[in-house]
Amino acid sequence: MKRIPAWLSLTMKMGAMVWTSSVVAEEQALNMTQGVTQISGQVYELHMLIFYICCAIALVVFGAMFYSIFRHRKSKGAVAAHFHESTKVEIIWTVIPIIILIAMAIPATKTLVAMEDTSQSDLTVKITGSQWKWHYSYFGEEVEFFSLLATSQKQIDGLEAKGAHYLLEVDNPLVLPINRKIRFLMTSDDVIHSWWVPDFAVKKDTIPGFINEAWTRIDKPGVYRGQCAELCGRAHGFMPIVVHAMEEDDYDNWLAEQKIQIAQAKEEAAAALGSALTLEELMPMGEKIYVERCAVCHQANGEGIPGAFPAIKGSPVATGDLDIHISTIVNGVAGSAMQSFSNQLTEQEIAAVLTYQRNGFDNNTGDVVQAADINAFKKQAEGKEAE
Ligand code: HEC
Ligand SMILES: [Cu+2]
Repeated sequence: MKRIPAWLSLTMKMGAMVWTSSVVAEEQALNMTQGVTQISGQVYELHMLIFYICCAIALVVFGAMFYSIFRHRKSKGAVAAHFHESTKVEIIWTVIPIIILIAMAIPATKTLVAMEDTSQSDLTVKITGSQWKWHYSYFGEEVEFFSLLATSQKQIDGLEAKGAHYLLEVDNPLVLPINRKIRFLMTSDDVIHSWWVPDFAVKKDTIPGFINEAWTRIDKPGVYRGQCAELCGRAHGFMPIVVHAMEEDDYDNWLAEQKIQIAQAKEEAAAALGSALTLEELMPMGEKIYVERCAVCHQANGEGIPGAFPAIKGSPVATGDLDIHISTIVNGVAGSAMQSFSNQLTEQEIAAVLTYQRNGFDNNTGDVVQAADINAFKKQAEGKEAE
């Protein structure tokens, strides 16, 4: 017998190594997850069923093919049969696939219908995608927040070791109760994103101007991770999803706690209007917000990305008229990636980031912006609208 060539044996060994290491690393690495909801289990079963049907078909078809090739080979003196338009054969190879397709369509349709049935939900969460973060709003509860990537820039730049949940961690995870039917309403502020959590078998596009629906009922408490699954621009890979699924009591407590915090934040915002901070107080606050919220586009060094995101360093806006600068951040710039931060940051935070932009990056305007300035700007804009 001929020996296997060295390159082939090496390739096979490497393949075996990758196989075993990935199996050891994660049991499910070679297959889709069974997830933690009834639907995700159904989807998994369906996937396996169809997969086995495909295997059986492959076995029969390739079996017949290889058997015929081998059995009726030319060297044995086989002579090809010549027949045309055999009605019997044609009916068989039409009817059998139709039966197989129908047999597959029945369970698939059942699962799809179940996935689309968002009726009789216990709570509703509106999910809004935007470049590049998620916004969650609990209907009828007045609880809402943004959820942003929490992995540090240093890890991304390779200056620090990567954490266990590299690029799959957020500052504010979506908190949901188990055993309750949760309806999701999904939309987008800018481009198409897609909210995807494999463990729930939920993957739905969020489309600006449209509302898509999905639902889930989680069986097991835990932390579930997902990602945006629609190429949505520069930081598409940096808008992960994290869901904390809690026991129902814990969720109710969390929600109550959240309401208290929101009330407190409102009080603080009101108090901020009366207080004037110094440049030294505003700069570090502003820098923190800039790094977390603006640097993804305008870059940490304030130089932007030519052609896509303007520089803040030496920017005519950040060194010019204050009202235009405030308006850029409060209202955004329509039709561009510069979104309105009016509902994303408090007036105090907007004042701080403005002060930072006007004095950092060698802009040195000496301007100090206060929460009250932002409040006055918003009030004035409201007044204009009312006229
Ligand atoms: C998703 C990307 C993105 C993020 C995040 C972002 N910006 Fe912008 N920003 C832009 C784009 C794009 C423009 C250019 C808008 C235009 O004029 O067309 C812009 C313009 C600006 C300008 C005007 C610059 C000039 O010279 O024209 C300022 C000031 C500004 N942004 C401040 C901020 C602040 C403050 C934050 C964070 C709170 C922020 N931006 C976050 C994309 C972004
Ligand atoms: Cu996205």
